[in-house]
Amino acid sequence: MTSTITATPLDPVRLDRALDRLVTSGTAVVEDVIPAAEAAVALARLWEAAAESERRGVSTRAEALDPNPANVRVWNLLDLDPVFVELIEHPAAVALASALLGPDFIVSNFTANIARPGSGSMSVHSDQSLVMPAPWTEPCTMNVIWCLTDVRFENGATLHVPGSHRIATRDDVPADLAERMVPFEAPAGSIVAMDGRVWHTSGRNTTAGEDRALAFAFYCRPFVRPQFNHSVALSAAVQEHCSPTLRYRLGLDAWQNVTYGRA
Ligand SMILES: O=C(O)CCC(=O)C(=O)O
Repeated sequence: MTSTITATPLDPVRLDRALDRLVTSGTAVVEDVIPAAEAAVALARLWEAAAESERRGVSTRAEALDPNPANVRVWNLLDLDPVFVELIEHPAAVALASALLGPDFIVSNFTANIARPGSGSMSVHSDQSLVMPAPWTEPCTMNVIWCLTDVRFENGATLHVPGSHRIATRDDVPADLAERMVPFEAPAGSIVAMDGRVWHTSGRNTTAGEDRALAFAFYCRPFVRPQFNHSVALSAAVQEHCSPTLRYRLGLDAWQNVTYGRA
């Protein structure tokens, strides 16, 4: 299959800097992971994927999550276009996930949220709190967020609380969490690594005509139950093209609890 995305690894200095920020503040923006032109191609494919999802009868509106219909949610990205297989396996994402979660990490989910003008914020949450019980004393989940457009406060940048990956239980969530939120801002082609324990929400897109498109590669440690059942959701043709490593990370083989990459 021909590639759309240049699979350039992060050089060790950039990787170390990103990991340092990730561990210290809970998030790290890494710019220029892919060229802006490739992000634009992935964005065009995302819109096609959204249309295909609707054609298959899977709604791209999430009434339970978003306050109004201005968000377009695209689920099951890996089944909808091979460009998303390239992103989930991108060496920069794999290096960050391996370093934070261990080399035997798996894929929990891969979805996109296009915040269109007029979109509002969802409820504040941490992703780790949605998939495993407290105490959340170590990173067992993380997102590598692909910026397919420029992302800024005005177009609905994800709002998050720096340092909130240290919140171990719901009782420790400060009452003024919402006031402490800051946006991450990044040009198209960047990734944002976010520890799954960081408390965050989608921003409000107050622009007149500018979409904000993010694809969320959600990775977890292998004992955490994935959010998505890839063995049911992925067509036989897509499964057939997965590398052995990706098959492991998607739980497509009979043996689920193997520790890939460990002696
Ligand atoms: O779109 C965003 O900025 C955040 C989305 C999010 O947190 C979610 O879907 O759980």
